[in-house]
Amino acid sequence: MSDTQRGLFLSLEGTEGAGKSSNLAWIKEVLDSHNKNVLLTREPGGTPLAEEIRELLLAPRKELVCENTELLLIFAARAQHFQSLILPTLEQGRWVVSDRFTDASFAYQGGGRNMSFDTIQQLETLVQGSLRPDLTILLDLPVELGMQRAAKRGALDRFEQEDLEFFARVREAYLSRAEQNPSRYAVVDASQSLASVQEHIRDVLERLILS
Ligand code: Z5A
Repeated sequence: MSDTQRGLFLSLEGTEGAGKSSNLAWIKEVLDSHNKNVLLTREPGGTPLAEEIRELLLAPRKELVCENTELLLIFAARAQHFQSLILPTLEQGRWVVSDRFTDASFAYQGGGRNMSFDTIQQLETLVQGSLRPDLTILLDLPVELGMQRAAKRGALDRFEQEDLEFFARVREAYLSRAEQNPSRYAVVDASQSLASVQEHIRDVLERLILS
C-alpha cells in the first residue's frame, strides 16, 4: 500500500509528569470529531507479548538491569507492536496514536542513559524500516515541575526512580530531536493549564487534518 492510502501515525512524547495520559483521550476526541478512525496504543506495550515485556522493564528489581538488556527489551516489544499492530492498522487506512514510540528510546536510553544514538538508529531501521511517525507531539515542561506532578501518583516504577539529572538529559534529548525534525515535531508547553495544553493540541491536530 502506498503512503497516501495508509492512515497517519502519531506519537505522543514527554518527560515525567508531562500529562501524556491526561491528553491521550483528548487527542482521540478531537480526531473522532473529524471522523478519523483512530487506534490508541502505547509503548512499551500495545500487544499481549509487548505488555509482558513492559512489565519486565518497569518492575523495580534488585538485579541491575544492563543498559543493552533494557534497550533490546524495548526494541523487542516495539518489533512485536510494530509488526502485529501498528503496521496492519495503518495499512487498513486507520490512524494510530501511540503513547510514546522510538523518540522515547532516543530520549531515555540515548539521552538519559548516554547510550549510542547510532546504535538506537540501527535498531530503529531494523524494526521499522523507513516508517516514522507523521507527527510527534512533545509535551514539554521543566523537569522539576513534571517530577512534582508525577510524585502525586504513588509507587514509582524503575524509570520513575531516576534522579533529576537523568530527566534533564531526557528532556534535552527530546528538545534536540524536535529541533532536528521541525516538520514532524510539535512542541507543546505542558506547564500551562490542562485546558491551554488541550487547546494547543487541538490546533496542532486541526492543522495536520487540513494540510
Ligand atoms: N521508556 C523508555 O525508557 N524507552 C522507550 O523507548 C519507551 C519508554 C517507549 C513508561 O512510560 C516508561 O518507559 C517511561 C519511559 C520508558 N518512564 N518514565 N518516566 P509511560 O509513558 O507508560 O510512563 P510515564 O512517563 O510515567 O507516563 P504517564 O503515566 O503517561 O504519565 P505522564 O505523562 O507523566 O502524565 P499524567 O499521568 O497524565 O500526569 C501526571 C499528573 O499531572 C497527574 O496527576 C495529572 O492530573 C497532572 N497533570 C497533567 N497535566 C496537567 C496540567 N496541564 N496541569 C496540571 N496538572 C496536570
